[in-house]
Amino acid sequence: DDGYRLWLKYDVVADAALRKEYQRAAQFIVAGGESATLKTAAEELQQGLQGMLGKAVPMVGEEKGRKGGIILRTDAAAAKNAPLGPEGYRVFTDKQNIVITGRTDAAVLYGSFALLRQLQTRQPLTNLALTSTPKIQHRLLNHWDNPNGTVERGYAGSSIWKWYELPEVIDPRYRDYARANASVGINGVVLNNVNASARYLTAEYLQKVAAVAGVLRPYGIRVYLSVFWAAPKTIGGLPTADPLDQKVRQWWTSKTDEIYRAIPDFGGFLVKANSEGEPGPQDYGRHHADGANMLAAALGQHDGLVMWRAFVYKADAKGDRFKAASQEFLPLDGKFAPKVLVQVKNGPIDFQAREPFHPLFGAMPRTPLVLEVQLTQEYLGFATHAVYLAPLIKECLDADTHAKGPASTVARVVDGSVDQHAVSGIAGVANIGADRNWTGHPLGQANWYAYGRLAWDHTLTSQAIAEEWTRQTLTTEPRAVATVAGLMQQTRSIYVRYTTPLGLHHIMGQSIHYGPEPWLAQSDRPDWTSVYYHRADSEGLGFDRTATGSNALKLYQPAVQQLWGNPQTIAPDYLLWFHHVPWSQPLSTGRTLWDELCTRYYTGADSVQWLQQQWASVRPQLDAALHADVAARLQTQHKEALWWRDACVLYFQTWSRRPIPAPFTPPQRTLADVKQLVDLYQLR
Ligand code: BDP
Repeated sequence: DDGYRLWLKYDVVADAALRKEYQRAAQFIVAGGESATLKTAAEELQQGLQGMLGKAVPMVGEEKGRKGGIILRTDAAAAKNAPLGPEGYRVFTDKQNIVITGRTDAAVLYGSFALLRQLQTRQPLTNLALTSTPKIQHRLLNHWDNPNGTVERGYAGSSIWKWYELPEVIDPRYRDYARANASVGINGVVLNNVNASARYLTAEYLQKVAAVAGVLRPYGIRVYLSVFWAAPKTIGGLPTADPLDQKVRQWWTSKTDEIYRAIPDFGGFLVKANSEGEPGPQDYGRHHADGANMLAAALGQHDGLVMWRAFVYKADAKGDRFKAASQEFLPLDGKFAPKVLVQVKNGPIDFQAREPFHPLFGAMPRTPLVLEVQLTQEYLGFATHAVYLAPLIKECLDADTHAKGPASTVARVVDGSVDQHAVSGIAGVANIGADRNWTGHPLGQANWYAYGRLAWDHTLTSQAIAEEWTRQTLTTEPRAVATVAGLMQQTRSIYVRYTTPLGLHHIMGQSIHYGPEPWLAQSDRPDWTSVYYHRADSEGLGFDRTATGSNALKLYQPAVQQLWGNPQTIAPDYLLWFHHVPWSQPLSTGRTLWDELCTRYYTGADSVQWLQQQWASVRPQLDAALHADVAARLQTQHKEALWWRDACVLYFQTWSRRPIPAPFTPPQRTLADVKQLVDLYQLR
């Protein structure tokens, strides 16, 4: 198994009795219409059923009193009994047929994938009553792909988009990509990097973008583009990109009209401006809302959106970077045009293995906020460490902002229910590339899958998603499913333990963001070093963000301040995010800070061996090649977990001056040894 088929395997159902039962329930398909999307839904069913049932299932024109088939029906009235919205579906048994219905063709497509999932996970097909409506409207993947085929922070090969071949050559992979996305309900993709090239907006490239859009459209997926702010200068020949300049506004308006002529269902723009060297409206003394609203005006009557990123931190890094986005965006709440959403990373720094939720969630009631999570494992071990991200994403979604009293979770801020927004969105930075198995690490596929499922329904549990994915992708044998899902569930907390326990953050290798470098003290900006974040000294460890320190904690509601403000009562997982704690301080775990820190580094690294054992135990149930691939990656992971452990305990020991506590054995190598090893990875 080379992993190419992802979770859409559709291998034959081995259990003969169950296969018979499925065959009886799926003898024919009525596509119920001619639209490209309905045809696609019917073809997906046909392909999936043929694989799982081991026999062809014919498409018939109408049911004509026949029983034992599957009927697709787009029906505006389908929503009458249930508030399905435009994309929700119902799959139910009626007169011994299975009916898949929804208000739009896309809804029927989603229902078709839900039915296939029933079979893939070996559920019964009798008396079906599946109803589901997405909680968030715009469920996007963000590609950080460049025109030259590289992928920023991509670890699965080059970009899947072959710009030099488009629009003439349509790689069949585009369609398989669309199938995978539609199967989990992803309905929009930003094709290019937020550090954008203006090239995508040229007439030449818009034809290419239109060709990709044509492949994705039948799957209910719209394309979006990241825009380079200074495009009116670079490709428009204007002397300025000032958003209040009439000529600039006119340029964007006609460019947008041109885009919609080529791609009538274009989704809109994603913008990274005045961040990390990117140009933006502040270059002209304007603020972010001036820029976003100008693009919203350019969209005019077109059905598109502007997603404006809040990932900004000013050039002077004297303050606490934790507060930077809030300082810039809080004053702008209420100033954005209706078509604008502000896109906010899950945490205030940058996709660390664990972050407190971003303080902007719940703090901008008049602005719809898009949650941005990172599926590509920039800070989580690239494609060698197994880290199942659903627990990380859920931790953020379930966090309570207390913005409108208890239960004002980030999920409910994002889905619009806390502040009654009519528009809502979520974005996952894609982890896929041209590698045959799409994600490099085979288990990385689960992160793409889980993101889509949570974007559709944030109330699903990460355990349930892990089981569902495993059944479809690896094995249906119940004990093996339990073992794989069980180990997946632990991976993220294990990764946190051996890299950044107790709320440590941003102590990784400079610029490539790989491996440990807690000693990093020099960089172009202080907030790109490690010492800025961990603040180790002879007294203790951690960043004081209470009133005695940067007071970033003040950005949260009082209930949250209470939760995190007291070093005695804060959950140890978040401790060093907010407090500078003495080495000798006893924690709620019963150990001193130093001993707890060492315990987590040691047990975290040891737990990778537990992952290896668990994985070894399912070998008989899994495809041999795939099993061996993951087993080899786990070996690398263990080796590197030991680097992390040794680098961090030895480095922090230079400050704590305390021994490694029993029962742990001090590292065999010196700090200089580990530094040398880690430095190898930073060589340019
Ligand atoms: C950081 C990445 C950088 C991205 C930036 C962003 O290191 O490559 O451009 O985020 O999100 O995590 O804009």
